[in-house]
Amino acid sequence: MSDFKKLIITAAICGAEVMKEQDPYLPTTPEELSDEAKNCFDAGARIVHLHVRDEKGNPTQDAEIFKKTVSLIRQKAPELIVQVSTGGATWMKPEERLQSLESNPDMATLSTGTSNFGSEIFMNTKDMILKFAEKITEKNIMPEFECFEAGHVSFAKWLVAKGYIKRKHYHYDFVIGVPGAMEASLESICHMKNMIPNNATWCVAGIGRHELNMAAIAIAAGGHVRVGMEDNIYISKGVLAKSNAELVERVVTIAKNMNREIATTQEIKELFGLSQK
Ligand code: KMH
Ligand code: ZN
Repeated sequence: MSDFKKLIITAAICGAEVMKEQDPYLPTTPEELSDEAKNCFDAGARIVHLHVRDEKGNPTQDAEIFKKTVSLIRQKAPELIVQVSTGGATWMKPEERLQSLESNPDMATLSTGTSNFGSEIFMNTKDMILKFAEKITEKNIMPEFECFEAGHVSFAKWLVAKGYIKRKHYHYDFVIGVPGAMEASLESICHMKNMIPNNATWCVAGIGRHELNMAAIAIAAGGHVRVGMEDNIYISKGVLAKSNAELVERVVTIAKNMNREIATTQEIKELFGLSQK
């Protein structure tokens, strides 16, 4: 595990599951998403994890909508690292999911295994993962390994060992607390973090009510944090967060109280080996 000390906060501002009917504060249009991304950057997030929606507010991986949104984010928050989702939604086909890579992002997610996802299955077969890894590598995009299960960490390491992904540094995201997949607990985090190599950092995305506790554990244990409406829409029991920035601000407050400094974009770019986009 890398000894990079400062905290890297990722804001997952929209996702593919929450709908406006459930949460009127959810940003969905390119304008709303880019405004939200900028506000999250101002609050302390340095990476935005991005999904987009169509005109009706439904999840899509449409290349043009991604391009428009990424371009607006770059205008409004040029220092924000843009990470697009290649996970999309559980019902999307691989070709559809890959379209987000057309938007010239800094980073893209790479899910390294199949998992239960509530009453659905989030499918990532070996062939799919190899294809996604190839496309991500071809475009010189940095992958973030999305691990919903401990075995996904093992598969990410296998991808590196076999030379499918070659980077100077790797960033793992432990997505824990998805119903049916790996539970959100201190033990899950310890188990997964102990599996990652030296040239890697780890981040935790606790789902639903687990977001806050898992973030606090990650901050205390030297990990990094993902928060946002993709993972959790509440600021306290039954009370909706009014913005993604509110969720980021809460993490920043915890970090400051624990003397964990927030990493700058430049520090993260150097660590990750990201070039100017
Ligand atoms: N929406 C989930 C099925 C990712 O962004 O890479 C998958 C997901 C992972 O959100
Ligand atoms: Zn996502």
